[in-house]
Amino acid sequence: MQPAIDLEHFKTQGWTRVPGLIPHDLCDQVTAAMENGRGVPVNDPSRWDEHGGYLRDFIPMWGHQSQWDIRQYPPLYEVFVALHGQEQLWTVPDSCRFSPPWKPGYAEPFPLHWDGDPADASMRMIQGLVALTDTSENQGGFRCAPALFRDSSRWPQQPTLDAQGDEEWLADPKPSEITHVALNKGDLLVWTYRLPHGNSLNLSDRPRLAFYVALHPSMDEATMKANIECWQTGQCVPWWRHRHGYDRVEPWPSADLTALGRKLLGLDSW
Ligand SMILES: O=C(O)CCC(=O)C(=O)O
Repeated sequence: MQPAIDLEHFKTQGWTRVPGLIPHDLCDQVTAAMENGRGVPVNDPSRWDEHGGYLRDFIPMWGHQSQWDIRQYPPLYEVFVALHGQEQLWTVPDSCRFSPPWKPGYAEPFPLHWDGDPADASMRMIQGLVALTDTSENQGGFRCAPALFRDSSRWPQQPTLDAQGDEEWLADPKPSEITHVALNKGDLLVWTYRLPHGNSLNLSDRPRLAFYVALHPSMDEATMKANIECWQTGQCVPWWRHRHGYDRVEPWPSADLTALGRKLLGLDSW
């Protein structure tokens, strides 16, 4: 059965939710890997402060079998085929997020941003995330500004530089233009590179758990090589190694890949 994708919503709002796409047991296996494999205190509020600092809510886990089981889950592939309009797709070893309820002293969420120049049509990028638990609108989840997605006159011409000297493409929407998206466990949320987006302040009493997953319509040789090395060696791709905990080798074996998974990684050609 084809997954139910609201393409009209995607076209007009820049994002859409595919309800219940990922079975709960696949979500639970990722959560269990975070908890048992990475010591994330999912059910221990006394240790949530460990994840309150800047970038500390990113969980250094990219090649676990449970993550690959979602990346190579055929209905997920079908969603991205429908969105991109092509069957040749490649994935990247994205990780997970565990954002505890915010309190003073914790890092702020990302500002609303584009991941690159929104006017650069060559990006053709569609990002995605899976809610690993039910996530209410005030629980630190996804927010975005569809009005700016639709109005290219409000796109920045140039990036600014952050404190580390990295380029950032920041959006400046009115508060009334910001949409906070609630998700149920197993929902896939997808958004286009033209939509300014970010996570949000977790004002609830429960942590937010998400897994980032996307399939892309093109992949340059160097990135594909790094992705394959990451799968083979358990070492993270070089561009994420500056994050806390990412500069180490994963303790579990390379994930088993299906025929689809091997193509998505670039091990086999399409
Ligand atoms: O976690 C989210 O909801 C948004 C993540 C984000 O801002 C990004 O992937 O650039």
